[in-house]
Amino acid sequence: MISGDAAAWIDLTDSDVEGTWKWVDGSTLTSGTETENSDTKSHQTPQHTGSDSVRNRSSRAAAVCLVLLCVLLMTAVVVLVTKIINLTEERDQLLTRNMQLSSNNSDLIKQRDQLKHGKNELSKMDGRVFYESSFYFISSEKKNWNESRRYCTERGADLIIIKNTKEQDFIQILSSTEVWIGLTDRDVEGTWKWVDGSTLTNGFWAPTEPNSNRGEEDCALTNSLGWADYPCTDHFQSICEKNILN
Ligand SMILES: [Ca+2]
Ligand SMILES: [Ca+2]
Repeated sequence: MISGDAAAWIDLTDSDVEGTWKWVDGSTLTSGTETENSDTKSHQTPQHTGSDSVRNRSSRAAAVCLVLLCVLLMTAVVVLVTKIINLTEERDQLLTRNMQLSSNNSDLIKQRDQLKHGKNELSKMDGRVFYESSFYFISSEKKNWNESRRYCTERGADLIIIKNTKEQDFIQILSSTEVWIGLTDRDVEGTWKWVDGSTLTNGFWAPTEPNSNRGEEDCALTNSLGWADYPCTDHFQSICEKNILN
């Protein structure tokens, strides 16, 4: 079957008798080909129209699929971007929280070290007594004034500084014997200073003291009568004080 505008030889000729058309097998042509060709053409047109319609529907379906695919991709991208933003915010919050925890941890470590230091200091004060804001303890051995002061400082304290009558009365009760206190006039005779460098203003001297009775008496002790100056090389017990606010 030949279609369209293409032309080709067929096995039909009237070379023997003009006007009598015969096929190459010798049979005579009985019906006209033009009628058949017209029929063929009339059938071809509807076939072309149906094919185009199918092709058009396929194209539309492909376009719809493409649009749907694009929408799906866009949705996926939006979801992913949103997820990434949320994760970033969450990470930043965790980093901030981690920094806060690290800071709190450092503070706790400092507090722990301070408490440990305080505990060590207190552990050095055997037989200590707490009064007002200070710990007091009395040395067990008799030493000169310098050695007595060293005994106190090695235990995180110093020789006592008596600030008022209440404290003096407390010391009189605490100690039943003579004990060195943190008062001396070694630098300038007659100018009594405490171990923290402050100058004595009001003292609780015993009657006739200080008197430099034995020549050079530059260190002070307290007994049942009050304070008295004694040679710093004499040996007595001592009373140490550790103020917890210092
Ligand atoms: Ca003196
Ligand atoms: Ca004296």
